[in-house]
Amino acid sequence: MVFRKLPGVSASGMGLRLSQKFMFLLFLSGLVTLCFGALFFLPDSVRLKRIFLSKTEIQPVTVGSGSENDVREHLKRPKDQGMTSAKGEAGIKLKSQSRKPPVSYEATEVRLAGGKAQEDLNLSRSKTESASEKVTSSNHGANSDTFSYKKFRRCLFKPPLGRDSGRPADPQTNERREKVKEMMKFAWDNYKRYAWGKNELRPLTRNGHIGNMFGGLRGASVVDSLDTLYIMGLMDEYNDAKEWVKTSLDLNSNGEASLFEVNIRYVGGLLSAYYLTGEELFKNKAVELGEKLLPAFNTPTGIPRGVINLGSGTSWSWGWASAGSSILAEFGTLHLEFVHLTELSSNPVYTEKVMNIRKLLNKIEKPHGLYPNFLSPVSGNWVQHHVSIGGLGDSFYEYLIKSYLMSDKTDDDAKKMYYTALEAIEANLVQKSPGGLTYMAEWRGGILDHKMGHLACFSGGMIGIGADDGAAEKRQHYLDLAAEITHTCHESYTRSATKLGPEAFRFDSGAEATATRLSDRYYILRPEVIESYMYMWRLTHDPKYREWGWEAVEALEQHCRVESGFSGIRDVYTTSVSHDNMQQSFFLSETLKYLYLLFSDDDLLSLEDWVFNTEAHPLPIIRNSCLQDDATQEKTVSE
Ligand code: DMJ
Repeated sequence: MVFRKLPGVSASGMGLRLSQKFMFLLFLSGLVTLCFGALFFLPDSVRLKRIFLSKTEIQPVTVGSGSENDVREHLKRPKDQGMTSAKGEAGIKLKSQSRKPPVSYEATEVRLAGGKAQEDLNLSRSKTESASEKVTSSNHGANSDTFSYKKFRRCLFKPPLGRDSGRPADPQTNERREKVKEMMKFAWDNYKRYAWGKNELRPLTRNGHIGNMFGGLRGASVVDSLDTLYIMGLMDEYNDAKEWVKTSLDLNSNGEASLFEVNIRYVGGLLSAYYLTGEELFKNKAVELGEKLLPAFNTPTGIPRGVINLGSGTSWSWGWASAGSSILAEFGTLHLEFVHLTELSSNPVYTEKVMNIRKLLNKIEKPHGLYPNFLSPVSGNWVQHHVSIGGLGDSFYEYLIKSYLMSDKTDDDAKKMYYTALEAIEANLVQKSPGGLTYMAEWRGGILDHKMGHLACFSGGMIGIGADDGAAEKRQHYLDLAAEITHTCHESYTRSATKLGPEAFRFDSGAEATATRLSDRYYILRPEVIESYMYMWRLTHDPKYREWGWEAVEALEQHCRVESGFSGIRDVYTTSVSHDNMQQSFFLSETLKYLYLLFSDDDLLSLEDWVFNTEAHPLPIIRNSCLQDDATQEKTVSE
């Protein structure tokens, strides 16, 4: 029809002049090139890509959600298309996976040294520390012939619980600490009453929530709470939790789990429980679970995929992640736990897996020195240039500095990568608002998004704990930066009606540390701001951090405590709150633990001996020179 209206063009188009034909063909070929080219700029248009690109270039697409807990409800069971099966039992194998073995890596020597034996063993809780040192060979590679719990305890500078379980001398601080303990007991009792064995408590409807992040595993709140209950001296509750792990924590589940979440909550929680109590049960469960996570690493690069079926070993990438990529904050947040799995099992495979990730990240070219959030586990290349210190990136940076600290400051690669990354972050992301607030913006291919997520507020604490090992001329600067960021995050709390902070706050269009979008106004009992208060308190002893922590306690009590537990709220800017009916397991594991530590003496889980994983589970610094020291050995043997 259109052709008919053109002069000199017949219905069939046969009457075109040569120049018109040429112009028409040129136009057509231009259009085709444009459409085809556009496919490459649409990272999530996988259905179209499947038509045009070869199978090996396509990554599995699943319907799903991120590593972030707030969006867990959107997680759906992935379709089986494009699934990869490490054990070859289920799913359609991608060509690329059967073709290439994982990238080989040189045997990695984890150098962990230094330290001194500590004399003062606090065995006051010996009832729970009496676990035997014998493990049978059925214990999934755990080999207690080489790991001695007693020797490990001798290599700590301080007793894990301090002189007096961290009880502060100051009466007001002690009262506040007791209040936090009461909150923990309240949260736990309600979980136990209404949701026992489920993953989390729904405090309004008084039932349990299972969700689909943990692949059929149950009791996330139990495992996440073990160490918190223990350090607070809630021993009846701790013993109930231990008994549940012993009798009911079934690791033979067959569901699809987030590798990241299972690692930080379950593996981390079990490892901490073991190191604090010496109960072999926790060690064996941790190693058994760790083994089930290994198939996720069977990719051409050894970069694990984000989702794994714990039963079959099938793994795939999150459907929402660009072009089948893996997420920096997920594959970059395994190091601490995996090194400890090797430590306890004497099986080098765990450390090898994470050192391979480390090597790849160290080598790969980084835009402006920054680490984008999406990486292809097939090609080992970045997939998109989105950089964030908040969600999707956050704990990767945290684990660099903590890997260094946990290695007794011998892991030089981690140290170098951390400080180099921090310089790039400072040069590209750290901003000052018109009102003088320092914040971390996000970076999208060179364009700044002046938004800071609640998750990014952990960075105050991270920069703080790393300050001392930075270049001499930068130490004070890092401490100041840590304090400024923590201050900004506190402002995001004080500027709300509830005195709790939103999920994300902005610094544009006149906003200063406030959420501008309705969808960013919620608070789901997250710990990051309080986490930074705790570290900054330990580093500076500035009383304002304890005051800020107390403000948070009051706000939690006023707005999040309901009749049967604690709940997140949908809008921090209104005091007539609407609750989200979810008591997140990280509230018990992190938020309440950090508050308790904030009001305790510094020798309760001293930072000289412990690093906290990203779920606040304490893991000990590994002092190889002490652990391998003959004198320590003899002492142990002669006992
Ligand atoms: C926790 O599971 C961990 O802190 C993780 O690193 C980020 N998200 C939650 C808490 O907000």
